[in-house]
Amino acid sequence: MAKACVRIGGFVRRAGLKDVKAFVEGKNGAVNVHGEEQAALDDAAHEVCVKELIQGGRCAWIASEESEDIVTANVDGRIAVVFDPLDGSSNIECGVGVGTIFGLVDVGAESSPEHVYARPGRDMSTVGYVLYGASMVLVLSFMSEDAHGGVCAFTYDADRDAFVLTKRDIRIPESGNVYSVNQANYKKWDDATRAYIDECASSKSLRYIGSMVADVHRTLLYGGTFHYPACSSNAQGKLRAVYECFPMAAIIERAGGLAISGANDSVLSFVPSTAHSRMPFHCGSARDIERLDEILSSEV
Ligand code: AHM
Ligand code: MG
Repeated sequence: MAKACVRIGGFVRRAGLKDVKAFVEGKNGAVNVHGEEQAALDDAAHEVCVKELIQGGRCAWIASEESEDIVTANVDGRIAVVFDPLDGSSNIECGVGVGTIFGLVDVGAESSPEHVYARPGRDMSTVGYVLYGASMVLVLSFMSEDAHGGVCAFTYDADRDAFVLTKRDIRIPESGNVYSVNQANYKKWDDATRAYIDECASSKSLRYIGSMVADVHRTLLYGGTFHYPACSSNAQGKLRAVYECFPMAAIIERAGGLAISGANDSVLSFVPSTAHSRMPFHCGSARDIERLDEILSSEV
């Protein structure tokens, strides 16, 4: 995934150039319609990840935001890899940070496509994301018998063509002064969600990029909360459980924060019914998410 992300970072850096579609497709040609370029970048990012995972030989199954069906990678593989190859790509034209989100599940020797998604998020071992921002940053956490699940950050050094360890054992602050949510959905939330956001609005700063990797990365480093709640037009929220919410929730929790989907509902306990199931999502500093949980659990 790291190798794939270096290539995706190259696509992102070239976004907007007239030949970018040709560049990602390896053909001659030009493109001038933003939507077309965005779709080409999404597809190219997906293809690069699939190619690297097939070549790696250890991956059995792939679930991607860009593929309706689970992709078979290697029949002898024992892990499944889930990813959103280019999250936030609708923002790409204005140059804000976008990212790749990924997670690994050990599915054993005999598995079927359902083993990839019909399990709680807590089953993910390695989780990570790459933020294509001012610098290219890989945030990674391994969890296994030998690895305790700490969260580290690596910054890509183009001169060495390598991700270099720049932060180890990242811990999210216990509370923060920032909340991050699409406030335009305010009228569509339930009363309890509105009550919590009202409380935030009276004492904290609102920061919302609209690109989950960038918003959660800021939350991880500076503290505070990130939310994509359920709303009247989408009872399950917007974000996808398997390849968006689970890896991000696992990183935040391994860094000492919390991720919930509702009152007393841990994100990582949810069992999706499809690879593309959505879920309400709140994550961030432990004290702040505990306060949200308290409000969601009470009658408002
Ligand atoms: P995408 O997978 O189509 O890019 O959508 C996911 C993105 C997230 O990065 C971000 O948190 C969210 O959509 C923003 O949605 P909205 O524009 O409704 O606030
Ligand atoms: Mg996405």
